[in-house]
Parts: sequence; structure tokens; C-alpha cells
Amino acid sequence: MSSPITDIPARGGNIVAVNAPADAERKGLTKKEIAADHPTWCPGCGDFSVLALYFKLIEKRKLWHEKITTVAGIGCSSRFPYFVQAHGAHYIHGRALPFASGISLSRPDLHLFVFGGDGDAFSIGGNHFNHTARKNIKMTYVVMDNWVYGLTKKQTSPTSPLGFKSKTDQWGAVDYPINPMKQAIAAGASFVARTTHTNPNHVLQMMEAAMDHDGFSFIECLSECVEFYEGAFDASNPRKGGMFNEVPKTHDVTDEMAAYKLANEPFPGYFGIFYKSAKPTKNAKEANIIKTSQEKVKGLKDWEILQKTFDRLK
Ligand SMILES: Cc1ncc(C[n+]2csc(CCOP(=O)(O)OP(=O)(O)O)c2C)c(N)n1
Ligand code: SF4
Ligand SMILES: [Mg+2]
Repeated sequence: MSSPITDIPARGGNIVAVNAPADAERKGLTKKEIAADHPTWCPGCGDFSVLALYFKLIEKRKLWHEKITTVAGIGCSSRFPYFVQAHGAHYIHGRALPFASGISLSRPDLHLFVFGGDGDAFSIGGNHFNHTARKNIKMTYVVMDNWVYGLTKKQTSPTSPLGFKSKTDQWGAVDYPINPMKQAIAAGASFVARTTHTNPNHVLQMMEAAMDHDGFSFIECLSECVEFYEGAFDASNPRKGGMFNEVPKTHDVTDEMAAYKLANEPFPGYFGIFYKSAKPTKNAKEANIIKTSQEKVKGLKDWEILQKTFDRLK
């Protein structure tokens, strides 16, 4: 993989390119340059579309290897970073968001994308979801929701509907499912959108809008598990006799209550941007604290600052 040499910026600082051609002179990556391992998903799995559209986004927006980071937890969907030729990590089940938060806060110049499943996001990673959203840490989180645990071969997930028969609910799920959109809005996510893998143009549109948002952007992307929950989303797919309803043009995306109402609609519900607000990110707030602190200790080396701190603690 060839990429220009770049200096790692100080926290909150700007990246300085060394020996790199000017951005305008650089060509965007081709699909061949972005793709890594051949995906190991089952033929027909919805996750293929999401990956293909991520490649399209990288091509279209001329993102370069050294500017993209792809992070995931564990699950079929979380295998995502294996298939992308870029920096990233396939991390611990449910812990993708805290790992990604560290990346975001130390390298704000990167385009940071986190992919994962409904189990990863809302079961084991449920608390991380709420806290990353409320802190408004800049990254794009795409949850590939298939309403089931795919990798571990069909257990009930937090989004499985009532009555869903699985290995953990042989007589049908009895627990009420969560609504990812309501959860994201209530947690304080500053960008909340919904899409489905069967509408490629819409997925790309949502990813672009999420990437351009300065804050924690969340996308629920329906992504069918053809192996363990075939037909789950037919009601949202016009090719299967369903309805793909876009968010009404009159919807005010800054109106939290209106977004909540949209999210409350029964399946198939609406697709598009439900909520968007421009509130300061944790990245910006931390950068500000660092800048102010650095102004106070001008001229001191890092170890001298540490020494002073320890001396004060004595
Ligand atoms: C700490 C821990 N607990 C449980 C597991 C087993 N496990 C792996 S993936 C997974 C759930 C995957 O479901 P989801 O996040 O919805 O992803 P999908 O496979 O459906 O894309 C579970 C329970 C694990 N790997 N680590
Ligand atoms: S088990 Fe389901 S989610 Fe996993 S790769 Fe196969 S179709 Fe996709
Ligand atoms: Mg799942």
C-alpha cells in the first residue's frame, strides 16, 4: 500500500504532510486499492451491500488510506475491517465504541467509521452506545441491524421482534425489543438516520451525510441475515411487496420530539435523517482544554510539565 508520509499531529492539531502531493493533485482510490480480503459472509447476506457502499463512499469522496479508520466489535457484520484495505481494528465484542473514542480524540483528522451488529451495539455494548452518543464524540457508527445474532447462529438479539423463534427462545421471544432510533435520540446522538441495504443509493446518501456531520453520527442500516432471519425486512422492500417510506420533506430534523415520533412508527417506518443537531463535540471541548493548558506552560517540555504535576502532588 503506497501512501505519502505524514507526521502524526499533536492532540487536536493539524496533520502536516511531508513529501506528499497536494490533495487536489491526488487521485481517489480505486475499489481494488480499497478492498482487502474476500468477504466471508454467506451468499446473499445484506452486509455485502453495506461494504460495497462503503467502498463507493471512499472512492467518491476521495478518501485516502491514511485518512480512513475502520473499527468494529465482534459479529458477522463486525468482520467488516478485515475486508477494507485501511487502518482499523476488529476489536472486542461490544467494545468498538470506547476503542474508537480513543482514536477519535487523539486523531481528529481521520474519517472514523465504526461498523457492527445489533447484538454488539445494543446488548453487550449497550452502555457504550449511550455514553458515546451523549459525549458526542466525532465518528460515524453504522449498525447493521439484522434482528438476530448471526455469527453465533441464531440467538435472540435486543432488536428481535416478539415471538421470534431462536436458539435462546425456542417458543418465541418474550422480551420487548428496543428501538435503535429512539434509543439513539434519547441518548443524545447528534445525527440519527435510518436506511436499508436494499436501497444502495439511500445507504450511500446516509453515509455521506453522516460523514459530513461534526459529531457522533448514528445510522441504523437494516441488513438481512439470509441464513437465520430470511425475509425479516420484506415489508420495507418494494421488490418484495413492501414499502420504502422516506422521511417526509416537511420533517424538521432539528426537532427532537418530531424525530422521536418518526422513530415510534411501526415497521417498516421511515428511512432518512430523523435528527440532526449542531452541538459542540467532546473533541472540540478537549482540544480547547489542551490549548488553554498549553498556553499556561509555554516553553516547558512534556516531562517538565509532568514533573511539575508530581511535585504539586507531594
Ligand atoms: C465477550 C463475548 N461474549 C459473547 C461472544 C459471542 N458472540 C460473538 S458475536 C455475538 C453476537 C453477534 O450478533 P450481532 O452483533 O448482532 O452481529 P451479527 O453476527 O448478527 O452481524 C456473540 C454473542 C463473544 N465473542 N464475546
Ligand atoms: S449468518 Fe447471517 S449475518 Fe452472518 S454472514 Fe450469514 S447471512 Fe450474513
Ligand atoms: Mg445481528
